[in-house]
Amino acid sequence: MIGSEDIDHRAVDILRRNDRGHYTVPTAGLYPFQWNWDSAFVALGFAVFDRDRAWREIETLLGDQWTDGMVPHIIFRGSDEGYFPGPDQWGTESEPPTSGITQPPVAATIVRQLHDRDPGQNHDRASALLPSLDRWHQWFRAARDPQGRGVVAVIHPWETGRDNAPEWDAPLAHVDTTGVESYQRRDTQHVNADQRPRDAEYDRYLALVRFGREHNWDSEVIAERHPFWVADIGLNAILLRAEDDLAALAGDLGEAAIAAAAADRARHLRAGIETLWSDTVGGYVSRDLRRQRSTDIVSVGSLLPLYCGVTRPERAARVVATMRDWLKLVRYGVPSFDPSDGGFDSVRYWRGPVWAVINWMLADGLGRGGDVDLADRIRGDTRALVESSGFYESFDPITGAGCGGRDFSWTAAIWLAWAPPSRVAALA
Ligand code: 9WN
Repeated sequence: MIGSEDIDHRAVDILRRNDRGHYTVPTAGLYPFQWNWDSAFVALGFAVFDRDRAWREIETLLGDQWTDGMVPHIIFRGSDEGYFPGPDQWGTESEPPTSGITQPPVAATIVRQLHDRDPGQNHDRASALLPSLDRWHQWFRAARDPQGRGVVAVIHPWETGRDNAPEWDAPLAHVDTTGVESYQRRDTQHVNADQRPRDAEYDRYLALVRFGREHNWDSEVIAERHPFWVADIGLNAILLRAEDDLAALAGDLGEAAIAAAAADRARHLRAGIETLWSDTVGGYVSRDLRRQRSTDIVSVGSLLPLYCGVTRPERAARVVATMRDWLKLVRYGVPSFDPSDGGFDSVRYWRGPVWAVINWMLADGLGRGGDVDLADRIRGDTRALVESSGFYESFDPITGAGCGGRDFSWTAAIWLAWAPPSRVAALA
């Protein structure tokens, strides 16, 4: 059996090979550009052996923030005709071209971690990023919660980072696909179609892109009329954690105004997230804000409130109990959907497979919440999956087989982020 030190070197090698100088592709072929939350997680991996490069990853990402504060989900650096939907479909007219939507804002949390490893040395670099992070978070509140409900909306399943999660099925069913021109999917040329979203979902993804393009990605029109306007419990939990981290980091760096603004937004969100609790299913769930209808579906997004911490201990305990129930049904945790549900599919993307970055957030939250045994199990399962199958995009929770793209940057990054200090010393 191959030793952990060798796997460390493979992880470093993957990040080096996917490194395009100042940004990193998630995996060659399938995703040939810069993706938002991938880059943030990737920085955790670089931080283990090349701190300068870790900072550069985030600086590059935030460097192409839109003037309104949004940080795009894809930045089309370089050209790759093989990717679909590319810059023409998005029609954002930004330079470099970008998509017109965002992704879960994990960056502030990761910047705080980079800073805290070496506070003395990183004061200036961290301080320089604070205004961008603050503007991005402010944009979420202004553009995606104009009515002040306390939770922000997403306008596309791609914004959630959990593209084909089952809770999007009902809101997507209302999306009209007439007028979507015929197209050829590129993702299924790289990866087995069983492991990707279905065509019916893809049609709707493209209809949503078209709506944004035809309305020039205008935030006001989007807030009023966009056909997909959904509060994702996962993204809201990630944003709340990011606000807490931004407030703490800005406080440490002496930026009182940013610290106060982030703390204020965090208070608002913390209350808003509690409105996503469903007594019907006994969990936090996403909500279709257009129709004021709860999805009442408990997926791995529903476990992410553990990552930001919740104010009601009985609810946190219920979420932990749900996770424990799921873990009894699989060999490797944490599945992205309830394994006892008829819609569970162990290889189809966000309907079952295990994702290393989700595990990183869950283990972090569980550790902070005192559920150390569960955090250890999740870290151990993640390591076992990589040891037996390699650095895949995601993994089958029943068999452990790798799914999706291979030599995947964020899986390598999480492996490195969890390597013990004694091994890490040998890599720097
Ligand atoms: C669309 C890059 C991205 C991740 C997402 C994951 C997947 C893209 C796709 O890959 O989404 O953004 O085409 O499936 O769902 O979380 O950021 O790794």
